[in-house]
Amino acid sequence: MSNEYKAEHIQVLEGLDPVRKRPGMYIGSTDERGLHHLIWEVLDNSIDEAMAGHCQNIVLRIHTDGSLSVSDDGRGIPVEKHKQTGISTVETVLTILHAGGKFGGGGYKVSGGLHGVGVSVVNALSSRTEVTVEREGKKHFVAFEAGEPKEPLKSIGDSSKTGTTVQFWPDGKIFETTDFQFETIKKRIRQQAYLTKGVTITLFDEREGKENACQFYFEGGIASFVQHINEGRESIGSIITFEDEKEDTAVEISLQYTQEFRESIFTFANNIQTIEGGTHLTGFMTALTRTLNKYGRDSGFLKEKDQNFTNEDVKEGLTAIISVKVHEPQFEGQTKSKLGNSHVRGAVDKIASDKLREFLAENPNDAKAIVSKCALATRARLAARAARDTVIRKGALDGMNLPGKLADCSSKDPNKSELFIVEGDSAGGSAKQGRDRYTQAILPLRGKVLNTEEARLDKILSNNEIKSLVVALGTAIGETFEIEKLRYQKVVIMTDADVDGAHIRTLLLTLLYRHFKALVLNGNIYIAQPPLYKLQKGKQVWYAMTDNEKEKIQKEYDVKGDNIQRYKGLGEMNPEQLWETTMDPNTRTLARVTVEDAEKADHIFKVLMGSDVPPRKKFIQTHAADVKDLDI
Ligand code: 0RA
Repeated sequence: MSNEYKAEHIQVLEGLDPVRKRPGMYIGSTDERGLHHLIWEVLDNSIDEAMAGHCQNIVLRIHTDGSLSVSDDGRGIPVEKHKQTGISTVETVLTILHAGGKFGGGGYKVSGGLHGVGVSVVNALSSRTEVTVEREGKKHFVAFEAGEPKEPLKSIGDSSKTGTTVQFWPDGKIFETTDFQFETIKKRIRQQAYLTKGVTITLFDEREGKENACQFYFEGGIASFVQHINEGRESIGSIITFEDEKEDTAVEISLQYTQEFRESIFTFANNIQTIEGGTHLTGFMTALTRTLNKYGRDSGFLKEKDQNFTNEDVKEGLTAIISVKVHEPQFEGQTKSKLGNSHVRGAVDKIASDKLREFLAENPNDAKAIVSKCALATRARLAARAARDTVIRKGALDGMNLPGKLADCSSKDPNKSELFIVEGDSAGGSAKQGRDRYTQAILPLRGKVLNTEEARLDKILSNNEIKSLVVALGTAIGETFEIEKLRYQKVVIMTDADVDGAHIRTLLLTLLYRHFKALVLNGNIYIAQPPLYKLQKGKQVWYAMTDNEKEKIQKEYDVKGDNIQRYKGLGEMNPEQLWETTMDPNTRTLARVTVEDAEKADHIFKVLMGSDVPPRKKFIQTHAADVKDLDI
């Protein structure tokens, strides 16, 4: 770690004009998510300072005037003149795109600010930014407006402390909303606090007179994270935590087995969550599987005749946090959330193998419990395979693989094809008549789809409704899943806008999330948005998706009482209406299902589908109506 930071480590690339012209290019979007991206960008800088061991406290404050500030007690951004720009380093960092220690390669060893554009982007997209730096006995201040220097750097007094405060007012001309969300920020700082052992992060919300605050400090770092995830789960053995460095890669891993069927594995590179995994995850899985197999054989637990554990077997019930810090992380994949650096695989594999082997040797009771759990998973996998083979064989004997109740589309091109999963036979009938036969297939599902949360694959496959769906999708399931075989580019869940509909939709989402996650990640899953109301005046007809919309139409066109119909189910619409409002690609609205956040999804499905009934009931009742902002 280089303690002697030199101003020339900063690389100068370009000015801020392009940021205001095309904000989306730099922060993804200008909606609520883009707005919060500004905070993460500023916070990352303070976290970097903490990771480098120079900062213990970070305070975020949502002010009443629309601004947010992040203060830290780090070394303070340097204020001396910067060689290449001729202005101070702090002004350089704030006004020049991609200017920051992390891009120069010399300043910091590792950096999380890889979202990864630097605080200058925040400055560019804020109507005002103020930076206060305390270092070398002085307090310094500088202010900008829309990225332009307004009050040049000046000393505003003495200070015996060190640190940096960045306060910014997001530009209302750029953002669709400037309303900071306490809960969103809270969640983020909790996660960052887990990942940065020993740092205290505090959030104050000063708005609306109600002083809202939270604070996170985790002495145990990622071990506390594992403990948090496993609260309420039956654990197997103790939490195993280790860290080491190899080939410029710092590796921290914490794990614990539980009696769950599912795994909860969260991976991070430079404190950024890597939802799609990557080389750190593969390195870890290889090490875990190899080490457990070796232990199983050496200890005589796995007999000669026994099969080896697969990755899937050792994953079952595993909770793990894998956090790596690398010099120049490469992010790949659909959502740029997959770590690509190949040397990380070997480093994690080596470190994890050594530490796990040690742990198993020193803790024979834990080791036996873990290996037994894996053996159980192996037996379940073999049973599931037998069940699946039977399903496939049966399908082949029928001479027709596709389920009878599927009304398939005539196009065989997956890029043009859509599958509508429809609740109930009567709505299924309307959908079959109303659809575009060339591109749209209909699969009516009867009754409640099996609750897949607690069920193993063999049991899931014995359910007829699910079997039909699996065959219709074409991808198979489990080990043999292949996304390339998907027969429809869009899979649309179409259920009634009532509590039953919400329940079935949730069950289907659980199934898709657990067993067809790649489809969710790939953006293939959608929720249809049928209208709630039909309004009529003479020959004119309107459809309204929400109560608000209904009221607006009512007022604007003076539609009264009798001419308003509330749809209780899809079955009440005739085929033409269903086509017009919900299925016609030119007029319909579809909500795409995204896995924004694997941890949140994990939690919601747990609440919804776990054996704990009251919270599930409450959740469904609360959320039955809001299908629009779906964020599983
Ligand atoms: C570069 C070098 C040094 C500190 C920082 C950047 C720094 C940046 C930010 C942004 C927010 N908080 C920050 N804290 C520190 C270290 C200079 C030295 O050696 O004293």
